[in-house]
Amino acid sequence: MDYFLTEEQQMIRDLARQIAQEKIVPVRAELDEKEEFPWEIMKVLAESDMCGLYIPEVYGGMGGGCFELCLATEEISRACGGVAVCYAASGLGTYPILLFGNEAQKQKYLPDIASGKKLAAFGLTESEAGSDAGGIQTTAVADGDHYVLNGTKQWITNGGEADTYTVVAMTDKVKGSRGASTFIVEKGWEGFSFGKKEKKMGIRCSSTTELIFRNCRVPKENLLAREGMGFIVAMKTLDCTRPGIGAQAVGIAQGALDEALSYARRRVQFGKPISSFQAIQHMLADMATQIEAARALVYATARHVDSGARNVSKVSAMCKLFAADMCMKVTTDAVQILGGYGYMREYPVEKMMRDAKITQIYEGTNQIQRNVIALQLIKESASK
Ligand code: COS
Repeated sequence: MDYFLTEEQQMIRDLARQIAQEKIVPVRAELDEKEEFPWEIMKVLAESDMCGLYIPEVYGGMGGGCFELCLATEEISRACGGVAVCYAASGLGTYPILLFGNEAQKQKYLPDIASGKKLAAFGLTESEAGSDAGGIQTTAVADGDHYVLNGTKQWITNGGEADTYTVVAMTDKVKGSRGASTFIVEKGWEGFSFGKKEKKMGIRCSSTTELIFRNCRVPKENLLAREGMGFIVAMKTLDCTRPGIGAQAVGIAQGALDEALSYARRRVQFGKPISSFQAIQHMLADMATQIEAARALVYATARHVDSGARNVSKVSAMCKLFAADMCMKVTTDAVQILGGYGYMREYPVEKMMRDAKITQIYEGTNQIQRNVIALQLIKESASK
């Protein structure tokens, strides 16, 4: 389908596709097996100007937005969901600065992220605060010209590998979610360390760790927006980045369909390629249709986000929800088409099915997305 990409957007997509084919496909199984962070590939992405697609030119980026980030994320995911999340999670860590940073913060932190010299990460989740993001316990207490952070963040993508962290902590616990604030914290600061690297079902080359704060002193100039704005910073960030999860899901699913199609044309049973059987044809047709529907929704949502529209929560949740559920179904069906081979690590669809699962969980479970959509629908209906 023609999505009317500009010449520049076509170049981004084609370059990301080329990097995915040439650099990622040959090593993805090994990266998954060894659970090794793909620094070599991150370097290639950086050298190809892929790290600053969504960052304004004045801070060293390419001046695009969520849409360009989605295009690149989709192509990388088509080859490997693990590499894609290392890449896209840096965007998640950067959006709080893009949306809420002051000029000095943007000038200090964005150029190194745009050039790919540094990766970013987002620290919201805690052991007792997953879906209930307002329930975080990490504290930030003002002390002179610093805040002192104490607490532990859990399951942080790019943990340990990133240099720049946007971290949500409570400056006033009594106020609940209205007492949260967001800070930029740098790797290497005293009192900031990392827990063990988690062993995961999928996206195994990515790094997932705890962020541990023990009397970590953060300069007051690293507070984003104002005290008490932390929850809004987090929610507005997720509104802009959930289409990126949708793009990951579309890419992983497209990769699985590519494999299933190619296998179905080669695999002969009962004297014919299995692609000649209607049972397989209908599965392939449904997979392709679902992918295209999800892609159209992701692209439309990303463009809507970039238009500067004020309330994007509902559509952002819709595209993440729809694409992630689609991805789980399509990758499961791809394994089914490959049959016994699909279940073996020798073929990539097994990894794709494992990688797909997380898209239904991170950046808000699909149950939370349904809550966001339903609450917004009810609100809109009441205001008519
Ligand atoms: N944009 C702007 N404001 C928002 C907002 C958004 N997208 N979402 C919520 N708010 C505001 C609300 O309007 C409310 O403001 P007031 O206090 O002025 O009324 C405030 O934030 C609290 O909102 P709400 O009452 O809806 O918060 P809840 O505690 O009920 O939580 C959910 C809302 C469940 C949607 C939120 O906690 C969430 O998104 N959870 C999932 C978190 C997540 O994605 N985790 C993954 C970690 S990052 S990989």
